[in-house]
Amino acid sequence: MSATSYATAIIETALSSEQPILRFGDFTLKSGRQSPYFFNFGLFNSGVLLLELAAAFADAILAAYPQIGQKDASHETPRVLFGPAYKGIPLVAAIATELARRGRDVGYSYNRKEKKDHGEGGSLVGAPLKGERVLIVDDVITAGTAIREAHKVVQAEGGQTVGIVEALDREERGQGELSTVQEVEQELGAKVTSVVRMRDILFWLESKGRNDEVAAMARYREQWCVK
Ligand code: OMP
Repeated sequence: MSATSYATAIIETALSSEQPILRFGDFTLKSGRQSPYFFNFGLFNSGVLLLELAAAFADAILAAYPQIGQKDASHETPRVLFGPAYKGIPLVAAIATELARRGRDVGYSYNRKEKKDHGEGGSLVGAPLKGERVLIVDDVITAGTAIREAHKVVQAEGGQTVGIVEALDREERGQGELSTVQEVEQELGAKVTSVVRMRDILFWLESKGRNDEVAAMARYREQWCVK
């Protein structure tokens, strides 16, 4: 399977931005793994970059849930987007806006990291999740820690996580033989959709003849990714 046009668009934007969002080299991940690449989504930090990221997310979401934001959408279709604090906050607002521009209206919300005991109370801001089918929006899944935490917030608010959409699936192994994404899908009973996968970056490097980076990525894939 080749890369989608939205994956290629994000890879090219990430490599050509003023501060490179996608970098090749030697990086230590949150999981402790040494990686030959790192995607820093915090660097989608201008209006144009955020708009491009939101458009790619909207493409991936519409491909996975063609009826999202329509009045007569099926019972499997999410109705609210949830963006975990902090990085999910601007992202979820931008994606909801982009979907609205395409004629699709979905709710969106996010959490506070600090508990608040006055005003509207609680840790959730935005569309209520109680009794709703929720799509969690996240940046990167490596070992799945961040996404499991976001799911707990959705559950605590009485929502049902029906899906997760992430900017990058690093396609790494989880606790056993399955990938983290497969483990998360089984554990949460929710589908995971990705804008970019590790293999898309590898295809892109191959297509540009960047052989040293291809070799480093292929070695990493052999060591940490599912076959
Ligand atoms: P897990 O919580 O282990 O799934 O890792 C996801 C987190 O890793 C993200 O929320 C980021 O903080 C960080 N990360 C990146 O942002 N980009 C990468 O390319 C790799 C990681 C990472 O540390 O694995």
